[in-house]
Amino acid sequence: MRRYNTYSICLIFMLSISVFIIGTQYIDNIIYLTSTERWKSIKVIIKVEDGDDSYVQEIPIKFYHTVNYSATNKEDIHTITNENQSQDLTVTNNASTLTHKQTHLATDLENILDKARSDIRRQLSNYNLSYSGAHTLEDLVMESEGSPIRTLVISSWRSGSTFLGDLVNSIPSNYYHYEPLLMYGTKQIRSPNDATEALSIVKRMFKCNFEGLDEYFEFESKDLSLFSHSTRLWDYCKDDKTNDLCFNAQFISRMCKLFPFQSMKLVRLRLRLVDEILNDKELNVKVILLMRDPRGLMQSRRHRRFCELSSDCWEPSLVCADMVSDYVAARSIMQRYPGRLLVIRFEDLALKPDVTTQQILDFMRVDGRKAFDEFLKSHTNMEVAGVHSTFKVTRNIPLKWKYTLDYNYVADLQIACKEAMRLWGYKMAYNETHMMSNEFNPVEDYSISK
Ligand SMILES: *[C@@H]1O[C@H](CO)[C@@H](O)[C@H](O)[C@H]1NC(C)=O
Ligand SMILES: *[C@@H]1O[C@H](CO)[C@@H](O)[C@H](O)[C@H]1NC(C)=O
Ligand SMILES: *[C@@H]1O[C@H](CO)[C@@H](O)[C@H](O)[C@H]1NC(C)=O
Ligand SMILES: *[C@@H]1O[C@H](CO)[C@@H](O)[C@H](O)[C@H]1NC(C)=O
Ligand SMILES: CC(=O)N[C@H]1CO[C@H](CO)[C@@H](O)[C@@H]1O
Repeated sequence: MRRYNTYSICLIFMLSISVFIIGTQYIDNIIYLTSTERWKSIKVIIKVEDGDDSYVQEIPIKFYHTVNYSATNKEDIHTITNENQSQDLTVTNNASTLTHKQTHLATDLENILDKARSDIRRQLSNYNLSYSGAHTLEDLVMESEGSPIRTLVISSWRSGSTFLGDLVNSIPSNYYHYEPLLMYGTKQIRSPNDATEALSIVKRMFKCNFEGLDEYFEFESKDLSLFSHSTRLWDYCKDDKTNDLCFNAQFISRMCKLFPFQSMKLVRLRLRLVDEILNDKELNVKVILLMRDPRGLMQSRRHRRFCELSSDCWEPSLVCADMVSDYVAARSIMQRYPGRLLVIRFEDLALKPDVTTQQILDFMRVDGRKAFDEFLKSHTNMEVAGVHSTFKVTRNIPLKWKYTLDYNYVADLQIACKEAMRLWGYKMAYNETHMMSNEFNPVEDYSISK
Protein backbone atom coordinates (compact mmCIF):
# COMPACT_ATOMS: atom_id res chain seq x y z
CA MET A 1 0.00 0.00 0.00
CA ARG A 2 2.79 2.35 0.97
CA ARG A 3 4.62 1.58 -2.22
CA TYR A 4 1.48 2.23 -4.15
CA ASN A 5 1.27 5.62 -2.49
CA THR A 6 4.82 6.44 -3.41
CA TYR A 7 4.08 5.55 -7.00
CA SER A 8 0.99 7.65 -7.03
CA ILE A 9 2.86 10.59 -5.53
CA CYS A 10 5.41 10.28 -8.30
CA LEU A 11 2.67 10.03 -10.85
CA ILE A 12 0.92 13.05 -9.44
CA PHE A 13 4.19 14.94 -9.43
CA MET A 14 4.76 14.10 -13.08
CA LEU A 15 1.25 15.05 -13.90
CA SER A 16 1.57 18.34 -12.11
CA ILE A 17 4.61 19.09 -14.21
CA SER A 18 2.63 18.32 -17.31
CA VAL A 19 -0.01 20.68 -16.08
CA PHE A 20 2.48 23.49 -16.51
CA ILE A 21 0.95 25.78 -18.94
CA ILE A 22 2.74 27.64 -21.59
CA GLY A 23 0.94 30.91 -21.75
CA THR A 24 0.93 31.79 -25.39
CA GLN A 25 -0.62 35.14 -25.04
CA TYR A 26 -2.03 36.47 -21.86
CA ILE A 27 -5.57 36.63 -23.16
CA ASP A 28 -5.77 33.02 -24.10
CA ASN A 29 -3.96 31.04 -21.51
CA ILE A 30 -5.09 27.51 -21.80
CA ILE A 31 -5.46 25.45 -18.70
CA TYR A 32 -5.00 21.78 -19.35
CA LEU A 33 -6.92 19.80 -16.86
CA THR A 34 -8.10 16.43 -16.06
CA SER A 35 -11.56 15.89 -14.77
CA THR A 36 -10.64 12.90 -12.68
CA GLU A 37 -11.70 13.56 -9.13
CA ARG A 38 -8.73 11.95 -7.44
CA TRP A 39 -6.35 14.44 -8.97
CA LYS A 40 -8.19 17.29 -7.41
CA SER A 41 -5.37 18.09 -5.07
CA ILE A 42 -2.90 18.77 -7.84
CA LYS A 43 -2.12 22.40 -8.09
CA VAL A 44 -2.76 24.04 -11.38
CA ILE A 45 0.14 26.13 -12.46
CA ILE A 46 -0.22 28.69 -15.11
CA LYS A 47 2.33 30.83 -16.85
CA VAL A 48 0.93 34.27 -17.17
CA GLU A 49 2.06 37.01 -19.43
CA ASP A 50 -0.30 39.70 -18.43
CA GLY A 51 1.16 42.44 -20.49
CA ASP A 52 3.15 43.88 -17.70
CA ASP A 53 4.95 40.97 -16.26
CA SER A 54 5.29 37.34 -16.84
CA TYR A 55 5.34 34.99 -13.96
CA VAL A 56 4.32 31.55 -13.00
CA GLN A 57 1.26 31.38 -10.88
CA GLU A 58 -0.13 28.58 -8.86
CA ILE A 59 -3.87 28.33 -8.88
CA PRO A 60 -5.18 26.23 -6.05
CA ILE A 61 -8.53 25.77 -7.67
CA LYS A 62 -10.40 22.55 -7.92
CA PHE A 63 -10.38 20.90 -11.24
CA TYR A 64 -14.02 20.46 -11.89
CA HIS A 65 -14.40 24.17 -11.67
CA THR A 66 -12.06 24.91 -14.45
CA VAL A 67 -13.34 22.25 -16.79
CA ASN A 68 -15.40 24.22 -19.23
CA TYR A 69 -16.00 26.95 -16.80
CA SER A 70 -17.69 29.07 -19.41
CA ALA A 71 -20.44 26.53 -19.63
CA THR A 72 -21.05 25.91 -15.96
CA ASN A 73 -19.95 28.99 -14.18
CA LYS A 74 -22.63 31.47 -14.95
CA GLU A 75 -25.45 29.54 -13.46
CA ASP A 76 -23.44 28.75 -10.38
CA ILE A 77 -22.67 32.36 -9.78
CA HIS A 78 -26.27 33.33 -9.87
CA THR A 79 -27.87 30.49 -8.03
CA ILE A 80 -25.33 30.36 -5.29
CA THR A 81 -25.14 34.09 -4.95
CA ASN A 82 -28.75 34.14 -4.26
CA GLU A 83 -28.78 33.59 -0.56
CA ASN A 84 -31.75 35.93 -0.16
CA GLN A 85 -34.33 34.69 -2.56
CA SER A 86 -36.75 37.51 -2.12
CA GLN A 87 -34.12 39.93 -3.26
CA ASP A 88 -33.93 38.77 -6.83
CA LEU A 89 -36.39 36.22 -8.00
CA THR A 90 -35.16 36.19 -11.55
CA VAL A 91 -32.07 34.24 -10.66
CA THR A 92 -33.69 31.58 -8.56
CA ASN A 93 -34.57 29.34 -11.45
CA ASN A 94 -33.27 26.31 -9.77
CA ALA A 95 -33.85 27.23 -6.19
CA SER A 96 -35.60 24.02 -5.41
CA THR A 97 -32.60 21.86 -6.13
CA LEU A 98 -30.22 24.22 -4.46
CA THR A 99 -31.96 25.22 -1.28
CA HIS A 100 -29.93 22.88 0.82
CA LYS A 101 -26.66 24.08 -0.66
CA GLN A 102 -27.69 27.68 -0.23
CA THR A 103 -28.43 27.33 3.44
CA HIS A 104 -24.96 25.99 4.02
CA LEU A 105 -23.45 28.64 1.88
CA ALA A 106 -25.23 31.50 3.59
CA THR A 107 -23.78 30.41 6.93
CA ASP A 108 -20.31 29.90 5.48
CA LEU A 109 -20.49 33.25 3.84
CA GLU A 110 -21.38 35.10 7.03
CA ASN A 111 -18.59 33.31 8.86
CA ILE A 112 -16.06 34.26 6.24
CA LEU A 113 -17.16 37.89 6.28
CA ASP A 114 -16.94 37.92 10.07
CA LYS A 115 -13.45 36.56 9.89
CA ALA A 116 -12.47 39.20 7.35
CA ARG A 117 -13.89 41.95 9.58
CA SER A 118 -11.84 40.86 12.54
CA ASP A 119 -8.71 40.27 10.44
CA ILE A 120 -8.91 43.80 9.07
CA ARG A 121 -9.38 45.23 12.53
CA ARG A 122 -6.37 43.30 13.77
CA GLN A 123 -4.17 44.21 10.80
CA LEU A 124 -4.90 47.86 11.39
CA SER A 125 -4.62 47.86 15.15
CA ASN A 126 -1.39 49.89 14.94
CA TYR A 127 -2.45 51.94 11.99
CA ASN A 128 -2.48 55.71 12.51
CA LEU A 129 -5.83 56.72 11.06
CA SER A 130 -5.15 60.42 11.36
CA TYR A 131 -2.85 60.15 8.32
CA SER A 132 -5.97 59.47 6.36
CA GLY A 133 -8.05 62.10 8.10
CA ALA A 134 -10.20 59.47 9.80
CA HIS A 135 -11.20 59.09 13.42
CA THR A 136 -12.33 55.53 13.38
CA LEU A 137 -11.89 52.62 11.01
CA GLU A 138 -15.60 52.84 10.21
CA ASP A 139 -14.96 56.22 8.58
CA LEU A 140 -13.06 54.34 5.87
CA VAL A 141 -15.28 51.31 5.53
CA MET A 142 -18.13 51.22 3.05
CA GLU A 143 -20.08 48.66 5.02
CA SER A 144 -20.46 51.25 7.75
CA GLU A 145 -21.17 54.09 5.32
CA GLY A 146 -17.59 55.26 5.38
CA SER A 147 -15.48 56.27 2.42
CA PRO A 148 -12.36 54.22 1.62
CA ILE A 149 -9.06 55.63 0.38
CA ARG A 150 -9.21 54.82 -3.32
CA THR A 151 -6.13 54.85 -5.52
CA LEU A 152 -6.09 54.32 -9.26
CA VAL A 153 -2.83 53.58 -11.06
CA ILE A 154 -2.86 54.54 -14.74
CA SER A 155 -0.03 53.26 -16.88
CA SER A 156 0.65 51.20 -19.98
CA TRP A 157 2.19 47.81 -20.63
CA ARG A 158 5.59 47.12 -19.15
CA SER A 159 6.01 50.43 -17.43
CA GLY A 160 6.48 48.90 -14.01
CA SER A 161 2.82 49.10 -13.14
CA THR A 162 2.70 45.58 -11.75
CA PHE A 163 5.40 46.57 -9.32
CA LEU A 164 3.67 49.81 -8.40
CA GLY A 165 0.29 48.09 -8.14
CA ASP A 166 1.67 45.49 -5.79
CA LEU A 167 3.52 48.13 -3.81
CA VAL A 168 0.26 49.98 -3.18
CA ASN A 169 -1.39 46.68 -2.37
CA SER A 170 1.17 46.06 0.36
CA ILE A 171 -0.67 48.55 2.55
CA PRO A 172 -2.47 46.47 5.17
CA SER A 173 -6.11 45.76 4.38
CA ASN A 174 -5.96 47.07 0.85
CA TYR A 175 -8.36 45.54 -1.62
CA TYR A 176 -6.79 45.32 -5.07
CA HIS A 177 -9.09 45.47 -8.06
CA TYR A 178 -6.60 43.97 -10.45
CA GLU A 179 -6.89 44.99 -14.12
CA PRO A 180 -10.65 45.00 -14.58
CA LEU A 181 -10.07 45.72 -18.26
CA LEU A 182 -7.91 42.68 -18.92
CA MET A 183 -10.63 41.35 -21.18
CA TYR A 184 -10.04 44.17 -23.64
CA GLY A 185 -6.79 42.54 -24.70
CA THR A 186 -3.80 44.45 -26.01
CA LYS A 187 -5.70 47.55 -26.88
CA GLN A 188 -5.61 51.15 -25.76
CA ILE A 189 -8.88 52.81 -25.01
CA ARG A 190 -8.50 56.29 -26.40
CA SER A 191 -11.88 57.65 -27.36
CA PRO A 192 -14.68 58.59 -24.99
CA ASN A 193 -17.06 56.30 -26.89
CA ASP A 194 -14.89 53.28 -26.33
CA ALA A 195 -14.41 54.28 -22.73
CA THR A 196 -18.05 54.36 -21.69
CA GLU A 197 -18.27 50.70 -20.79
CA ALA A 198 -14.76 50.57 -19.32
CA LEU A 199 -15.47 53.55 -17.08
CA SER A 200 -18.71 52.06 -15.94
CA ILE A 201 -16.91 48.85 -14.94
CA VAL A 202 -14.23 50.80 -13.09
CA LYS A 203 -16.75 52.90 -11.21
CA ARG A 204 -18.87 49.95 -10.24
CA MET A 205 -15.89 48.04 -8.98
CA PHE A 206 -14.65 50.97 -6.97
CA LYS A 207 -18.13 51.10 -5.46
CA CYS A 208 -17.87 47.38 -4.71
CA ASN A 209 -20.82 46.65 -6.91
CA PHE A 210 -19.97 43.47 -8.76
CA GLU A 211 -23.48 42.41 -9.60
CA GLY A 212 -24.11 42.21 -13.31
CA LEU A 213 -20.44 42.19 -14.27
CA ASP A 214 -20.95 38.91 -16.08
CA GLU A 215 -18.34 39.49 -18.71
CA TYR A 216 -15.75 40.23 -16.05
CA PHE A 217 -16.53 37.06 -14.15
CA GLU A 218 -16.55 35.01 -17.28
CA PHE A 219 -13.16 36.32 -18.20
CA GLU A 220 -11.87 35.97 -14.69
CA SER A 221 -12.96 32.37 -14.51
CA LYS A 222 -10.88 31.63 -17.60
CA ASP A 223 -7.89 33.73 -16.69
CA LEU A 224 -7.34 33.15 -13.03
CA SER A 225 -4.18 35.22 -13.04
CA LEU A 226 -6.38 38.02 -11.79
CA PHE A 227 -6.44 36.37 -8.42
CA SER A 228 -2.70 36.27 -8.18
CA HIS A 229 -2.85 39.97 -7.48
CA SER A 230 -6.23 40.29 -5.81
CA THR A 231 -4.63 38.54 -2.92
CA ARG A 232 -6.92 39.73 -0.16
CA LEU A 233 -10.01 38.39 -1.86
CA TRP A 234 -8.28 35.17 -2.82
CA ASP A 235 -7.24 34.62 0.78
CA TYR A 236 -10.88 34.38 1.76
CA CYS A 237 -12.49 32.66 -1.17
CA LYS A 238 -9.88 30.06 -2.01
CA ASP A 239 -10.66 27.68 0.83
CA ASP A 240 -14.33 27.61 0.16
CA LYS A 241 -15.40 24.04 -0.37
CA THR A 242 -16.84 24.74 -3.77
CA ASN A 243 -14.56 27.59 -4.80
CA ASP A 244 -17.58 29.33 -6.18
CA LEU A 245 -17.15 32.16 -3.75
CA CYS A 246 -14.36 33.61 -5.86
CA PHE A 247 -16.90 34.17 -8.61
CA ASN A 248 -19.83 35.04 -6.47
CA ALA A 249 -20.76 38.65 -7.19
CA GLN A 250 -22.73 39.17 -4.03
CA PHE A 251 -20.00 37.74 -1.84
CA ILE A 252 -17.29 39.77 -3.55
CA SER A 253 -19.35 42.92 -3.25
CA ARG A 254 -19.85 42.43 0.46
CA MET A 255 -16.24 41.44 1.01
CA CYS A 256 -14.98 44.43 -0.93
CA LYS A 257 -17.03 46.79 1.23
CA LEU A 258 -15.07 45.78 4.32
CA PHE A 259 -11.74 47.14 3.08
CA PRO A 260 -10.68 50.67 4.05
CA PHE A 261 -8.13 50.93 1.22
CA GLN A 262 -8.99 50.13 -2.35
CA SER A 263 -6.68 50.22 -5.32
CA MET A 264 -6.84 49.48 -9.00
CA LYS A 265 -4.46 49.61 -11.88
CA LEU A 266 -5.27 50.10 -15.53
CA VAL A 267 -2.87 49.89 -18.44
CA ARG A 268 -5.45 50.24 -21.19
CA LEU A 269 -7.12 53.52 -20.41
CA ARG A 270 -5.50 56.85 -21.20
CA LEU A 271 -5.43 59.52 -18.52
CA ARG A 272 -7.68 62.03 -20.26
CA LEU A 273 -10.57 59.57 -20.00
CA VAL A 274 -10.46 59.27 -16.22
CA ASP A 275 -12.04 62.70 -15.79
CA GLU A 276 -15.38 61.03 -15.26
CA ILE A 277 -13.94 58.99 -12.41
CA LEU A 278 -12.29 62.01 -10.80
CA ASN A 279 -15.52 63.88 -11.13
CA ASP A 280 -17.44 61.27 -9.16
CA LYS A 281 -17.71 62.82 -5.71
CA GLU A 282 -18.74 59.58 -4.07
CA LEU A 283 -15.56 57.89 -5.23
CA ASN A 284 -13.07 60.62 -4.42
CA VAL A 285 -10.38 58.65 -6.25
CA LYS A 286 -6.74 59.64 -6.32
CA VAL A 287 -4.81 58.83 -9.47
CA ILE A 288 -1.16 57.91 -9.91
CA LEU A 289 0.11 58.17 -13.47
CA LEU A 290 3.17 56.04 -14.08
CA MET A 291 5.35 56.87 -17.09
CA ARG A 292 8.45 55.27 -18.52
CA ASP A 293 11.18 56.16 -21.00
CA PRO A 294 9.87 54.94 -24.39
CA ARG A 295 13.25 53.35 -25.08
CA GLY A 296 13.09 51.25 -21.93
CA LEU A 297 9.45 50.57 -22.63
CA MET A 298 10.08 49.31 -26.13
CA GLN A 299 13.09 47.31 -25.08
CA SER A 300 10.93 45.60 -22.51
CA ARG A 301 8.08 45.01 -24.95
CA ARG A 302 10.25 43.55 -27.69
CA HIS A 303 9.71 39.90 -28.49
CA ARG A 304 6.64 39.72 -26.32
CA ARG A 305 3.97 37.94 -28.23
CA PHE A 306 1.13 39.76 -26.59
CA CYS A 307 2.68 42.95 -27.89
CA GLU A 308 3.67 41.95 -31.39
CA LEU A 309 0.06 41.59 -32.41
CA SER A 310 -1.05 45.06 -31.47
CA SER A 311 0.21 48.33 -32.91
CA ASP A 312 -1.03 50.02 -29.74
CA CYS A 313 1.80 48.18 -28.09
CA TRP A 314 4.71 48.18 -30.56
CA GLU A 315 4.18 51.18 -32.84
CA PRO A 316 6.37 53.99 -31.45
CA SER A 317 4.30 56.79 -32.96
CA LEU A 318 1.14 55.50 -31.24
CA VAL A 319 2.89 54.78 -27.97
CA CYS A 320 4.53 58.19 -27.83
CA ALA A 321 1.38 60.01 -28.92
CA ASP A 322 -0.22 58.43 -25.84
CA MET A 323 2.62 59.79 -23.73
CA VAL A 324 2.06 63.27 -25.07
CA SER A 325 -1.67 63.01 -24.51
CA ASP A 326 -1.07 61.78 -20.96
CA TYR A 327 1.15 64.80 -20.34
CA VAL A 328 -1.48 67.23 -21.57
CA ALA A 329 -4.16 65.46 -19.53
CA ALA A 330 -1.95 65.46 -16.43
CA ARG A 331 -1.46 69.20 -16.65
CA SER A 332 -5.14 69.80 -17.06
CA ILE A 333 -6.15 67.47 -14.23
CA MET A 334 -3.63 69.00 -11.84
CA GLN A 335 -5.20 72.37 -12.42
CA ARG A 336 -8.77 71.22 -12.10
CA TYR A 337 -8.36 68.63 -9.34
CA PRO A 338 -5.58 69.84 -7.04
CA GLY A 339 -4.04 67.07 -4.97
CA ARG A 340 -5.78 64.30 -6.87
CA LEU A 341 -3.06 63.32 -9.34
CA LEU A 342 0.50 62.22 -8.76
CA VAL A 343 2.81 61.65 -11.68
CA ILE A 344 5.81 59.41 -11.30
CA ARG A 345 8.34 57.95 -13.67
CA PHE A 346 9.40 54.34 -13.49
CA GLU A 347 13.04 55.42 -13.54
CA ASP A 348 12.55 57.55 -10.43
CA LEU A 349 10.75 54.74 -8.67
CA ALA A 350 13.51 52.29 -9.48
CA LEU A 351 16.52 54.55 -9.01
CA LYS A 352 15.26 56.53 -6.02
CA PRO A 353 12.79 54.18 -4.36
CA ASP A 354 12.93 55.81 -0.91
CA VAL A 355 12.10 59.30 -2.08
CA THR A 356 9.57 58.21 -4.66
CA THR A 357 7.69 55.84 -2.39
CA GLN A 358 7.51 58.56 0.26
CA GLN A 359 5.93 60.84 -2.35
CA ILE A 360 3.38 58.14 -3.01
CA LEU A 361 2.58 57.77 0.70
CA ASP A 362 2.24 61.50 1.22
CA PHE A 363 0.00 61.71 -1.79
CA MET A 364 -2.20 58.80 -0.74
CA ARG A 365 -2.26 59.97 2.86
CA VAL A 366 -1.73 56.56 4.33
CA ASP A 367 0.39 55.31 7.17
CA GLY A 368 2.26 52.81 5.02
CA ARG A 369 5.97 53.47 5.41
CA LYS A 370 6.53 50.23 7.23
CA ALA A 371 4.57 48.20 4.69
CA PHE A 372 6.37 49.87 1.79
CA ASP A 373 9.77 49.29 3.33
CA GLU A 374 9.00 45.64 3.80
CA PHE A 375 7.76 45.39 0.26
CA LEU A 376 10.84 47.11 -1.16
CA LYS A 377 13.08 44.87 0.86
CA SER A 378 11.49 41.73 -0.43
CA HIS A 379 10.79 42.82 -4.00
CA THR A 380 13.85 44.65 -5.14
CA ASN A 381 17.28 43.44 -6.08
CA MET A 382 15.74 40.04 -6.17
CA GLU A 383 17.47 37.66 -8.53
CA VAL A 384 15.38 34.57 -8.70
CA ALA A 385 15.55 32.65 -11.92
CA GLY A 386 12.60 31.01 -13.54
CA VAL A 387 9.60 30.24 -11.47
CA HIS A 388 9.29 33.41 -9.52
CA SER A 389 10.68 35.84 -12.02
CA THR A 390 8.37 38.56 -10.89
CA PHE A 391 9.51 41.93 -9.79
CA LYS A 392 13.05 43.00 -10.11
CA VAL A 393 13.51 46.65 -9.79
CA THR A 394 17.22 46.92 -9.59
CA ARG A 395 19.28 49.89 -10.55
CA ASN A 396 20.14 48.42 -13.90
CA ILE A 397 16.63 47.63 -15.13
CA PRO A 398 15.53 51.13 -16.13
CA LEU A 399 18.73 51.76 -18.08
CA LYS A 400 19.14 48.32 -19.56
CA TRP A 401 18.01 49.53 -22.98
CA LYS A 402 21.21 51.58 -23.28
CA TYR A 403 23.25 48.42 -23.56
CA THR A 404 20.84 46.15 -25.38
CA LEU A 405 19.06 48.22 -28.01
CA ASP A 406 20.50 48.76 -31.44
CA TYR A 407 21.35 52.42 -31.93
CA ASN A 408 19.61 52.58 -35.32
CA TYR A 409 16.39 51.47 -33.66
CA VAL A 410 16.89 54.00 -30.87
CA ALA A 411 17.53 56.77 -33.40
CA ASP A 412 14.25 56.03 -35.20
CA LEU A 413 12.41 55.76 -31.91
CA GLN A 414 13.79 59.10 -30.75
CA ILE A 415 12.48 60.75 -33.90
CA ALA A 416 8.99 59.34 -33.34
CA CYS A 417 9.13 60.17 -29.64
CA LYS A 418 10.87 63.54 -29.70
CA GLU A 419 8.00 65.46 -28.16
CA ALA A 420 7.10 62.79 -25.61
CA MET A 421 10.73 62.57 -24.48
CA ARG A 422 11.08 66.32 -24.20
CA LEU A 423 7.94 66.63 -22.08
CA TRP A 424 8.77 63.75 -19.77
CA GLY A 425 12.45 64.63 -19.31
CA TYR A 426 14.21 61.92 -21.29
CA LYS A 427 17.43 62.95 -23.03
CA MET A 428 18.43 61.93 -26.55
CA ALA A 429 21.33 59.60 -27.21
CA TYR A 430 23.36 61.15 -30.03
CA ASN A 431 25.24 58.13 -31.24
CA GLU A 432 26.05 54.62 -30.19
CA THR A 433 29.10 55.58 -28.18
CA HIS A 434 27.16 58.27 -26.39
CA MET A 435 24.21 55.93 -25.75
CA MET A 436 26.37 53.25 -24.18
CA SER A 437 28.64 55.49 -22.18
CA ASN A 438 28.17 55.52 -18.43
CA GLU A 439 28.26 59.31 -18.42
CA PHE A 440 25.02 59.43 -20.36
CA ASN A 441 22.16 59.64 -17.90
CA PRO A 442 19.00 59.72 -20.00
CA VAL A 443 16.78 60.91 -17.16
CA GLU A 444 16.57 64.61 -16.34
CA ASP A 445 14.13 66.78 -14.43
CA TYR A 446 10.77 67.56 -15.91
CA SER A 447 7.83 69.61 -14.89
CA ILE A 448 4.15 69.19 -15.52
CA SER A 449 2.98 72.67 -14.66
CA LYS A 450 4.66 74.50 -17.50
C1 LIG B 1 -17.94 24.46 -23.16
O1 LIG B 1 -19.20 25.07 -23.11
C2 LIG B 1 -19.56 25.76 -24.26
C3 LIG B 1 -20.88 26.48 -24.00
O2 LIG B 1 -21.84 25.62 -23.48
C4 LIG B 1 -19.65 24.76 -25.41
O3 LIG B 1 -20.01 25.44 -26.60
C5 LIG B 1 -18.32 24.08 -25.59
O4 LIG B 1 -18.37 23.12 -26.58
C6 LIG B 1 -17.85 23.46 -24.29
N1 LIG B 1 -16.48 23.00 -24.42
C7 LIG B 1 -16.09 21.79 -24.03
C8 LIG B 1 -14.65 21.51 -24.18
O5 LIG B 1 -16.86 20.99 -23.55
C1 LIG C 1 -33.93 39.64 2.25
O1 LIG C 1 -34.24 40.81 1.54
C2 LIG C 1 -35.30 41.55 2.10
C3 LIG C 1 -35.61 42.71 1.17
O2 LIG C 1 -34.49 43.18 0.49
C4 LIG C 1 -34.89 42.01 3.50
O3 LIG C 1 -35.94 42.74 4.09
C5 LIG C 1 -34.56 40.81 4.34
O4 LIG C 1 -34.09 41.22 5.59
C6 LIG C 1 -33.51 39.95 3.67
N1 LIG C 1 -33.30 38.74 4.42
C7 LIG C 1 -32.12 38.30 4.75
C8 LIG C 1 -32.08 37.02 5.49
O5 LIG C 1 -31.09 38.89 4.47
C1 LIG D 1 -0.53 59.93 13.96
O1 LIG D 1 -0.19 60.79 12.91
C2 LIG D 1 -0.25 62.16 13.21
C3 LIG D 1 0.10 62.94 11.98
O2 LIG D 1 -0.57 62.52 10.86
C4 LIG D 1 0.67 62.50 14.35
O3 LIG D 1 0.51 63.86 14.70
C5 LIG D 1 0.37 61.62 15.53
O4 LIG D 1 1.31 61.85 16.55
C6 LIG D 1 0.39 60.16 15.15
N1 LIG D 1 -0.04 59.36 16.25
C7 LIG D 1 0.68 58.32 16.69
C8 LIG D 1 0.10 57.57 17.83
O5 LIG D 1 1.72 57.99 16.18
C1 LIG E 1 28.84 61.08 -30.26
O1 LIG E 1 28.14 62.16 -29.67
C2 LIG E 1 28.92 62.91 -28.74
C3 LIG E 1 27.99 63.89 -28.06
O2 LIG E 1 27.31 64.65 -29.00
C4 LIG E 1 30.10 63.56 -29.46
O3 LIG E 1 30.87 64.29 -28.55
C5 LIG E 1 30.91 62.47 -30.10
O4 LIG E 1 31.93 63.06 -30.89
C6 LIG E 1 30.06 61.58 -30.99
N1 LIG E 1 30.83 60.44 -31.40
C7 LIG E 1 30.79 59.96 -32.63
C8 LIG E 1 31.61 58.76 -32.88
O5 LIG E 1 30.10 60.46 -33.50
C1 LIG F 1 -33.96 27.18 -15.66
C2 LIG F 1 -33.14 25.99 -15.37
O1 LIG F 1 -31.90 26.03 -15.52
N1 LIG F 1 -33.78 24.95 -14.95
C3 LIG F 1 -33.11 23.68 -14.69
C4 LIG F 1 -33.18 23.35 -13.22
O2 LIG F 1 -32.62 22.06 -12.97
C5 LIG F 1 -33.28 21.02 -13.66
C6 LIG F 1 -32.61 19.70 -13.26
O3 LIG F 1 -31.99 19.79 -12.05
C7 LIG F 1 -33.18 21.25 -15.15
O4 LIG F 1 -33.89 20.24 -15.86
C8 LIG F 1 -33.76 22.59 -15.51
O5 LIG F 1 -33.56 22.86 -16.88
